[in-house]
Amino acid sequence: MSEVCNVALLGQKFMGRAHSNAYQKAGRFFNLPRTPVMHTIAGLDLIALAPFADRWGWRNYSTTWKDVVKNPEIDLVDVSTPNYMHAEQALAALSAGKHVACEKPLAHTLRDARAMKNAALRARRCKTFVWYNFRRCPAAALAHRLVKEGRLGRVLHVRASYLQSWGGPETPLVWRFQKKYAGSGAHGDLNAHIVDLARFVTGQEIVEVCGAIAETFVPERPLPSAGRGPIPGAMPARRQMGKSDVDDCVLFLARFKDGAVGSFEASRVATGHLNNNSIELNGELGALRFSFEDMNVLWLFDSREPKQTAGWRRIVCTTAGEHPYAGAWWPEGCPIGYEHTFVNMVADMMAVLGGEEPTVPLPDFADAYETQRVLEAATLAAKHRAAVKLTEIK
Ligand code: SOE
Repeated sequence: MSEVCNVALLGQKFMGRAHSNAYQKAGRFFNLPRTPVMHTIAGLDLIALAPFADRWGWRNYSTTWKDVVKNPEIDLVDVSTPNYMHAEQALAALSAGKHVACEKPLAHTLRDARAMKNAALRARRCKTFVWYNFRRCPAAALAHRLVKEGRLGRVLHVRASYLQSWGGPETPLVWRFQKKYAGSGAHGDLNAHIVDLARFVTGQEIVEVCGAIAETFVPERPLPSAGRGPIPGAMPARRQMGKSDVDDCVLFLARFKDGAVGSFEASRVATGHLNNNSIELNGELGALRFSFEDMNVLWLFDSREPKQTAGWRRIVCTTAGEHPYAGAWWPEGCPIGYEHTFVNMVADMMAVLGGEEPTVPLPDFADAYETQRVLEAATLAAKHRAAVKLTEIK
């Protein structure tokens, strides 16, 4: 067995499950230079924590993350808590000399994100990673490679949107709708993904946000229930409401360093869309498009083909040796899904920690900070109804 990497996971909810599953599976499907060992899970909900640890295979559990990150046995701390906790936990882990994998967005404020980036730069022996998992869809990774090889020529347009619809007025006021916990709404949650994806696929930085709209359609939401159902025969209780102070959607336009122009749109109230993370690139020689709802597929248009037969080619990215990550999974034509993007990410993190190259580049804190700067520029552009150059965002 390769050298072990003892992991401590902070967080026991949705991402806690996604990451636990990924640590379980990575070593079964990939030959890893480091073997992730599920050492300790830390969470606040003690009642749920023991069954969680048992179900997912964590050897220990704890409700005191501050002790966990200092445990000398731990090599990698995985921060999968709500956004406002990322900075404190990541900084503590870095100062204890641990590698850190942090959920996206890097932080709930630019200030915290900057502190994390600077701490990571200082902690030279620690590696940092940010869970921008969509980079690790084989089709998105292939898009990155094709653009790098020059298959599109000069990229002119980037059109990215991340549309969901779970954020209607019935959705309770969970932390994701409160600025003090989340930082923003659809913007930090979903635009974060597509800004990262656009930077990754194009290989270009965004240099200006030219205009933005942020809208909150649902300013009040029902408070999450205290857990008790209605008393039979009683008058229905008036629902208690609380203020949602984050955006439900943010749209913005941008310019890229080498001249491409881009549009970005994130929404949690885009009726008809469940988890539609899409990107299209149009270049001088061709075009590419990817949509997560058909995640095994990349569409390619090559404008050098004879007009008679030219058209969008549907590439099913499941062929070992040809498509990134495909060789680790199933025979050709057998598709993978959401969870595999996290497993692919663990495999790449273990590659880096074992001194090998990842299949495609992993974002570290410095890289994710660039995404955070773009988000901040869009927030300011919406607030001031003005264009914002990235040079203005330090
Ligand atoms: C939001 O609904 C969400 O859960 C994001 O927070 C995740 O990052 C995305 O992968 C799925 O949607």
